Amino acid sequence: MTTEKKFSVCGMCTVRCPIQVDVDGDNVKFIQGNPNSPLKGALCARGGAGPGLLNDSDRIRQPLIREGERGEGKWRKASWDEAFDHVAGKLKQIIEKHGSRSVLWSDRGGPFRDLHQAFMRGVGSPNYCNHDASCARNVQHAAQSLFGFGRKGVAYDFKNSKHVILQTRNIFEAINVKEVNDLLDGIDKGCKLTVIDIRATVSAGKADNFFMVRPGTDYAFNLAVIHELINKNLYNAGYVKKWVKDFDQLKKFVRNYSPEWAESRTGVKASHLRTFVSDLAKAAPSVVWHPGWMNARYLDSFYVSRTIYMINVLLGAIGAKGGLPFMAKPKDCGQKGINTLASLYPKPEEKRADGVGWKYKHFDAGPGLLHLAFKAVETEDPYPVNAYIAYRHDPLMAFPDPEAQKKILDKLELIVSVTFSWSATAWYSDVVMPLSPYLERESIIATKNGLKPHLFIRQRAVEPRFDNKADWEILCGLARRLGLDKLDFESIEDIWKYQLDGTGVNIEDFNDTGFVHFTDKPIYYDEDKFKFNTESGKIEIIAPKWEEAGLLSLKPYEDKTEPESGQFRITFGRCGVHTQGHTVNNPLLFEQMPENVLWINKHKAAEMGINDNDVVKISGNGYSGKMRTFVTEFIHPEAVFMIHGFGSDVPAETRARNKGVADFRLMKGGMDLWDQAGGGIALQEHFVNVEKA
Ligand SMILES: Nc1nc2c(c(=O)[nH]1)N[C@H]1C(S)=C(S)[C@@H](COP(=O)(O)OP(=O)(O)OC[C@H]3O[C@@H](n4cnc5c(=O)[nH]c(N)nc54)[C@H](O)[C@@H]3O)O[C@H]1N2
Ligand SMILES: Nc1nc2c(c(=O)[nH]1)N[C@H]1C(S)=C(S)[C@@H](COP(=O)(O)OP(=O)(O)OC[C@H]3O[C@@H](n4cnc5c(=O)[nH]c(N)nc54)[C@H](O)[C@@H]3O)O[C@H]1N2
Ligand code: SF4
Ligand SMILES: [Mo]
Repeated sequence: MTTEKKFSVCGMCTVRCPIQVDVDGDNVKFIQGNPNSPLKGALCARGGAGPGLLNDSDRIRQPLIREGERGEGKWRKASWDEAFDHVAGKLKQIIEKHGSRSVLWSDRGGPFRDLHQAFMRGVGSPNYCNHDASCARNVQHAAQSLFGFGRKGVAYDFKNSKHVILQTRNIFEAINVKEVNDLLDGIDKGCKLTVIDIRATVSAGKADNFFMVRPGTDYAFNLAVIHELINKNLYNAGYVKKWVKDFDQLKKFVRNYSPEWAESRTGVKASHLRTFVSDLAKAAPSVVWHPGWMNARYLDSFYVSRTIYMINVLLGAIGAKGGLPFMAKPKDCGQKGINTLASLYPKPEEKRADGVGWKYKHFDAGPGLLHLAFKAVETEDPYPVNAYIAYRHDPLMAFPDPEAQKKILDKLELIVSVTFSWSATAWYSDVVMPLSPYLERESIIATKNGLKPHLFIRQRAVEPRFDNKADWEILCGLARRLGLDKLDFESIEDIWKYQLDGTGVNIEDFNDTGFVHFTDKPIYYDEDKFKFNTESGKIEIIAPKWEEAGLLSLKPYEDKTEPESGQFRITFGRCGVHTQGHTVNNPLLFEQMPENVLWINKHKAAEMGINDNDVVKISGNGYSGKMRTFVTEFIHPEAVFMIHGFGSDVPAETRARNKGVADFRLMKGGMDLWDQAGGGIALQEHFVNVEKA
């Protein structure tokens, strides 16, 4: 047989790297990064494990409708027609009784969400949510509070940077392949790397400076950096004069936050902080202080991200080459963007159940806040919510305290999960609609904004082995039964045609490379084209929307509580070979890392008689688990750390089940603990007990 090349998009995490799949008939022979891509055609280990999904014996092979109690695992196998009729019938009943607004949706955001939003608009419900309250919402809102645009309004120009600072960001293990490659290129050209973390990560191992901060004291660290920049006149005064409103208030606010003041909170020596700040000033404006990605950690994480953005501003890095240049869009290349599917239907006018946009006017209404939508399910305030569709989302693992969540979910008349693999939420659903793994499906055309904006396409590499469907087949199938004619597309080609109509781009243009590029050269805006979406058109230190909501733009620092004896603050993060919760059961990746271990400080461990590789019991919130230790001096003594995604209790996940410990179960009342200014869940405001098992 001849090997065929298919251009597609990796689906092993939300980064969606471009790939080339070598296919022989129905066999995937090899996956590599798309060599035509500006990303140098690279993949990470997880991307290489994609074929593991195809023949996985745990794969969901046809739609399932629940027969027993929720979570009991008694399923009836159904045809797609039955599943579509069942779900559409229930939705119609619920909508008739409670109105369209009683339908809630959550997904993982990303480049293909347009189709999801179109579906929810068609249904007529404002309650589209994504996962971000448990990920980057604080960062998003921090950007909006200063610039009027969100975190994706600027890019990270690592390739041309002279100093990159990673704070709560472990770039070499929590991977985005393009960012990793760009940073490595930058480092080759002499870029300095500083890592600020509570433990020494792989990224810290590659850094010029590593600051181990006391967990949760990053805001103090950053306030001292701002103090030092201003006090020593190390900031870019011309940039500030031109672009910053309310600078004097910032100056006054940080007056007492000296490096010495911070030292007693963070544990970082004042002299070290001073040297670091003077280094930053030398590298400015080609500095990227990464504003954080997974920042749903503390009650003040919004302020941590906000101060990071402020530091980038003071260094003149916002908009600069080698800093955080503005994100270019197709229209910056004189190109019309693709037609959105969401525009097929008007935006529902009804207010959102989560209160975002009306009760909480400072939050971005786009993807809402799922924990607050769940609150509405629980309280029926502002109105009852009765149906929930979890689409590529596993809140029972991704949000804290699953037992508390289940009590809320029990109020729902319908829970539907659309997923290609089992998850805790799928297991607790009424209907499971099994998506084809990404190698077996095509997706809508997506736009990638950035220094070189382009369009990309996911082709189907092989046909589904079982009775699974692509995203568009599932949503158009449901739309048909719900009478949403505009979304009743017969084929993916029809969708692509609609998306490209009037753009001058044809579907054949993707044939040779999988991309359509609009520029060869990166686009940097000249300063006269800088545009901030605030009322003044400048970067506003005092954020009116937040002030109106009774929240301070410049919030005094409040110190973190210390753990009691025998207790530790729970911290978590990622590893290179797994994506959140959904790859532990992947046959290839399970082999790489079947369970998580507990990082614990050497001196603390010695006090407790705990050795490296011992089994310990970790408990909190009425849950406990056993795991092995990784005893090291390279973690702060107040914290223990574990990789998230383990500790599944789903019987259908035959490999992952009962392997490792679930961080999210240790967080009592976690759904109610969130950053009021940023909207993110505060997942690290919890303490756990550790003892020798
Ligand atoms: N305690 C704790 N909680 C956390 C985190 C943590 O570190 N600790 N991390 C947080 C972060 S950063 C995030 S982003 C969230 C992630 O939370 P989720 O997005 O819920 O996590 P995933 O496991 O990536 O994906 C969820 C489900 O989607 C399915 N899925 C995967 N790909 C696709 C697809 O292409 N289509 C469809 N339809 N389904 C798919 C998978 O089978 C999986 O069951 O969790 C957050 N929650
Ligand atoms: N391999 C892999 N790559 C991924 C993912 C994955 O699951 N696997 N997920 C993707 C997703 S959804 C996301 S959101 C990103 C996340 O990307 P990151 O946010 O970079 O990843 P994390 O590992 O969650 O957290 C980064 C670091 O924060 C540190 N940290 C914890 N508490 C504190 C603190 O109080 N202060 C400081 N300064 N540091 C602290 C942790 O020790 C950890 O090393 O990764 C993306 N890339
Ligand atoms: S970072 Fe790795 S897993 Fe994520 S899309 Fe890229 S190759 Fe796939
Ligand atoms: Mo995330």
